[in-house]
Order: sequence, then structure tokens, then C-alpha cells
Amino acid sequence: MDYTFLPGGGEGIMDCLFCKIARKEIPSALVYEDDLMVAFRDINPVAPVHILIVPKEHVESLADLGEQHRELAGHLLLKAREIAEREGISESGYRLVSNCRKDGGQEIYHLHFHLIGGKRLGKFA
Ligand code: DGP
Repeated sequence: MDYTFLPGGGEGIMDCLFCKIARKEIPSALVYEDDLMVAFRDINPVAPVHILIVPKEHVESLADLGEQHRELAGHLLLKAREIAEREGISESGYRLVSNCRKDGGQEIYHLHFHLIGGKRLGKFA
């Protein structure tokens, strides 16, 4: 199959880093997996808990979510809440953030939410 038609400089599901992590072609510290998503620890944590919530489907960013992703989007949010509870940061609180495209500071063009907590976080830039 020719993936070169895909947006993002021709990068598609075959060479996307987070697709490779989801397919276990690249190792990660996995904390949760089901049919729709994986969650693994960020390689460059900014807080004691820093987990990436990642759909298995290659959606590039929040801006690329469509009506067909309604169930997936709800699933990711509810699982983020569950994982936060399991990580013990639910009571004290946490942040769930998705960097979207260039101005949002997105580096990996595969939709993901950062679940960050375990310390008192500063305000936004
Ligand atoms: P963003 O800037 O929102 O696209 O976040 C990308 C995050 O992905 C960043 O916090 C670092 C993390 N990351 C990059 N490469 C890897 C990797 O190979 N493994 C893991 N676990 N995280 C990675």
C-alpha cells in the first residue's frame, strides 16, 4: 500500500513513532492497553507522573478528529481519568493536555493527551 498520500510530510501509519509504539515495534513503559488505545510513560517526563494517552488509530491531531471519532474521543478521556486514579493523582489533581499543531507545540503528529501530575503544576505560558 502506498502511504505517501497521507498528510504530515508523507509520514503515515507505517513510520509514525506512536504507531510503532502501539504496534510494539518500539519498546515503551506501557501502563494500559485495549483495542482502541495505549498509554505509556513519556520518555521525557516533566512531572513524577507523565503518561501519554494515545489512540491506536493514526489521527494526526485534535484538529483532525471527526464525527466518526466521537466514541474514541470519549474513551480516551474516560481512560485518562481511570489511569489518573490508578496512578494515585486523582485526589491531588492533574492536567490533561493535547498540544495541537505548530502553535500548540505538537512534535509528534499522532494525536495524544499528556496526563501530568504528582506535583503542583505552574500556569500556562
Ligand atoms: P508533543 O510535543 O505534544 O507532540 O509530545 C510528544 C511527547 O512524546 C514528548 O513529551 C516526548 C514524547 N516522546 C517522544 N519520543 C518518544 C519515545 O520514543 N517514547 C516515549 N515514551 N515518549 C516519546
